[in-house]
Amino acid sequence: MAIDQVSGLSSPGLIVRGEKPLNLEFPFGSLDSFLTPTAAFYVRNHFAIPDLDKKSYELSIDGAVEIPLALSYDDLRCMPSETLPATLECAGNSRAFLEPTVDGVPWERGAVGTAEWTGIRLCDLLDRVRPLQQAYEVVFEGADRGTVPKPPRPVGSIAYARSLPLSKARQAEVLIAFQMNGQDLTPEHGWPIRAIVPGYYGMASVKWLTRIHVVECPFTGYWQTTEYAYWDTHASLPSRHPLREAMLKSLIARPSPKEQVPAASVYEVVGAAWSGVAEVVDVELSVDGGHSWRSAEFLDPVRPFAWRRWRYAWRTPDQPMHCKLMARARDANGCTQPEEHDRRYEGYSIRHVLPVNVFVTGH
Ligand SMILES: Nc1nc2c(c(=O)[nH]1)N[C@H]1C(S)=C(S)[C@@H](COP(=O)(O)O)O[C@H]1N2
Ligand SMILES: [Mo]
Repeated sequence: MAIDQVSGLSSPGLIVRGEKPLNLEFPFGSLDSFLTPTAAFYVRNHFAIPDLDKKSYELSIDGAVEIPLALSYDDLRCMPSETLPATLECAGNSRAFLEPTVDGVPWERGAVGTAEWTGIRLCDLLDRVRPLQQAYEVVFEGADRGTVPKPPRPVGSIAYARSLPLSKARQAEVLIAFQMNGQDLTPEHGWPIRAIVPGYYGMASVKWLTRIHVVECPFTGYWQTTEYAYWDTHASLPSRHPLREAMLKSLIARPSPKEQVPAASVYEVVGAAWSGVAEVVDVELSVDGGHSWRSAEFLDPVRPFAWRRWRYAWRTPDQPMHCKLMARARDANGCTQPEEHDRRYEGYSIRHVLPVNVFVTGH
């Protein structure tokens, strides 16, 4: 039996983007803490939530390894664990703002959140199974399955699966997690065990993880090549590549689009910025449609793989008018956000500067 509801539905504030499968968005305008409460964390499912049982749960690690393993939930809970904060952003976040429109869940700003994750380091598990010399990637397979709704699609029922290069899989931040914000995972966030791949878009953090399959060639599964992939050109030949690192992005949480803001007052503009590539070192805000820019103040320190919230005290104009607010982040490599969506990514990796238009109103 599969569940298609949020446990206890403790989160009436989430925006429903789909019921079957369940897809829920965090109302980004309510951002007010570094960690997103679990009940407010976005949910991105491709199939119904599988009903897994702690007693019969098993994680198998197999393929190109010397010592294949099958571990129970208790085996995993007995291993040394780590806790770290990480921001997860769905690769399709902000898709609803694209013009012309594209297919896919119409996320606005809230398919992103930050939680503190507790789990076993994947590198510790890999040390136990000993990948063979020729091992190349690690495929995470979830227990959720179903048929893909639109062509091109594989025949029959398939499981959700995504791979990581072995070099990333061996990084200390990659966790086989059992807790989120200090509590056991909830069904919608991957109970009992999920992968957490800090720095990558959310699709890599496979929920309801039941198998880690070590392979010798690049994995070409559906969510690796058809979905969550993009066309690039190398040596004038187009080739398909899986999405990986979450790219630099900042979003304004408040004011919301079309909000009425009082004239001649000080309004605290708030948002967050993140990147899976390099540290976010600056966020600049423009309140005049991009003519002038001023640095915002960070509310959070630099923590690897986690967002930094920021704020900016905006002295609003004395007269009623329309204002176009824009935020743009810069990372430690000197990169900033582009002005336009990079069309190669189609409905993914939407990280260009997204303006927020507000009305400044008199008294
Ligand atoms: N097994 C499984 N894992 C999955 C998915 C899924 O549908 N099935 N969705 C992925 C996607 S696209 C995202 S963005 C994240 C979302 O994690 P969350 O629902 O805990 O926020 O889970 C990823 N892991
Ligand atoms: Mo996603």
